[in-house]
Amino acid sequence: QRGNAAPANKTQAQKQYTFYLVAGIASDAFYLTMKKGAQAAAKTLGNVKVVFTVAPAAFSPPTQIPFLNGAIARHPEAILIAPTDKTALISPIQRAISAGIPVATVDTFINKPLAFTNVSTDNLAGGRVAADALVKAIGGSGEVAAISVNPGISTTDQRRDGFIAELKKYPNVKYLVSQVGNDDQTKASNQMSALMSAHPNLKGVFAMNVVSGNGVTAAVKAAGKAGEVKLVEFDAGPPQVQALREGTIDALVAQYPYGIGQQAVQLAYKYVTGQKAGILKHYGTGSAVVPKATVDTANIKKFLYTP
Ligand code: T6T
Repeated sequence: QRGNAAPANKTQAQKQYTFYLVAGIASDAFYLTMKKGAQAAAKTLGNVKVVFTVAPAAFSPPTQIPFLNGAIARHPEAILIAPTDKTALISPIQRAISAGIPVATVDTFINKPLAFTNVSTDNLAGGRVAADALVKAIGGSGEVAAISVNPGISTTDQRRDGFIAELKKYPNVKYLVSQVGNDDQTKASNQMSALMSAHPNLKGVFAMNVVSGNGVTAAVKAAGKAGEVKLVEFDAGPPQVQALREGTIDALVAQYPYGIGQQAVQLAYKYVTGQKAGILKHYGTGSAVVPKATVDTANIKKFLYTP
């Protein structure tokens, strides 16, 4: 009996699986950390290779779709993708599935249940806790605004919605506007400068991701208003963590991108090795609100991005 079982197991173990991971934008600490988690999970599994596509240079469907098409052309066992738009990525993802390649969405999702699963942060809740942290930082009253990426991205739309909904709990806080900066640091920075000029009483801003955050922080510093205009930012890329330590940022809502990558690979492996049953449509990986006081604590370590 043992003699029969051994070759079968061996054959199974030797089959190699290739998963493509298509990120949203190049050199973003969030995706680079996600890549590390994905590759760590692949290494543990032993017979999985994760190919991280050289992510697009801009956060947009026209720049991302060619990378997805390139992945489809290689016909991997699965594709993990962070769709850059809720609707524009529906047909491209459908093409992958029609070609027989299962797709999992990581971080962002699309408005059609095509992916066999989605692994992400609870971004609506993240927007809510960002509002609470910002209101606390401004002392409970005053004008606040937000800066995001583009409309149509599931994550940042939910962060914005959660933020605005939560602010309704604070009658002394006036929400001015939510602007978009195309995931371009210079644009986000210019918008922040314009906001500060137009609203001299602006007390606080919520920046909704790494790139927007870096732009907003730079503008506040350039205006000599560090610590005066309060900042809460989503994500925890190295420059954001540094600005938190310096006191320019009051709190970060840090995601767990390493865990997103890790879990997505584990789920894709299950999916392609005949263990589909029981895989849920969504998995939450958690997030943490990080003020300066806790940034160096053991519980927070895993939430700080390590590109
Ligand atoms: O905030 C993350 C990600 O969750 C979002 O969907 C897009 O921006 C980031 O990659 C950070 O830059």
